[in-house]
Amino acid sequence: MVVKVHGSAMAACPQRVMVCLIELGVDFELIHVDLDSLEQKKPEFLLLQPFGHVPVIEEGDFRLFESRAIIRYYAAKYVDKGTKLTGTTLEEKALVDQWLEVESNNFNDLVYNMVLQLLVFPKMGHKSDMTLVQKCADKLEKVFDIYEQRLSKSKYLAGDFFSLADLSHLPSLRFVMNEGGFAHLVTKRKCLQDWYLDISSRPSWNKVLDLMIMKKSEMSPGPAKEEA
Ligand SMILES: N[C@@H](CCC(=O)N[C@@H](CS)C(=O)NCC(=O)O)C(=O)O
Repeated sequence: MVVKVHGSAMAACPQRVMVCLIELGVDFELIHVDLDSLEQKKPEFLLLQPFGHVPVIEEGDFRLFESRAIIRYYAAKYVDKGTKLTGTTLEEKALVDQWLEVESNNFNDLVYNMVLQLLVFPKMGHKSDMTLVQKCADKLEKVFDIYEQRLSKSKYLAGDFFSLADLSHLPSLRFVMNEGGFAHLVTKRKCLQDWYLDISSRPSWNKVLDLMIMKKSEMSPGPAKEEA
């Protein structure tokens, strides 16, 4: 059965789900939700995702939201298909979970605030709080110091295997490296940079970037738009 992914090719959380499905070799159909016109807040969409966010997946009668719950579900369901994204031993699996939690709580929260200030608020006509952006960048330095230490001991976050924990960083890292303007936070740390170059060159991520570029050019004949 083809999985339906309700979301936008340009938004980070649906990207997390798509890169996982591509790694696993699971076919999916992306059903575009127009975040600019707030389609995600309309009653029809709230029946799928009561909090009004993307992504949501549908597989027949089964629906699931929260991007990290979705990737955990598919990695477990298709453990023998495509890339093994969860580790093998109980300890490896626990380390994947640990770094997924770090991604969500220590890394993504900071980048999320930067995206709000630098992309979302200006689009809504509000002024960015650059003091807050700098505070987030300062905190990100400390988080990246910890990553650097970890990645000096193992090739990937959970060990010497690529996992959900690495993959889950890709959408927000893309922002940090590009329009966020904070690539130097990564490039000045050797192990962190090697890791970033490795995970961002995976064919799965490049397919997600292609989808993003295609959607961008469809949406704006003029300057490219971005969603958070
Ligand atoms: N924790 C949720 C966050 C979902 C979320 O915030 N999605 C964003 C896109 S990355 C969204 O729907 N933005 C539009 C909105 O909140 O109205 C997840 O990981 O799925």
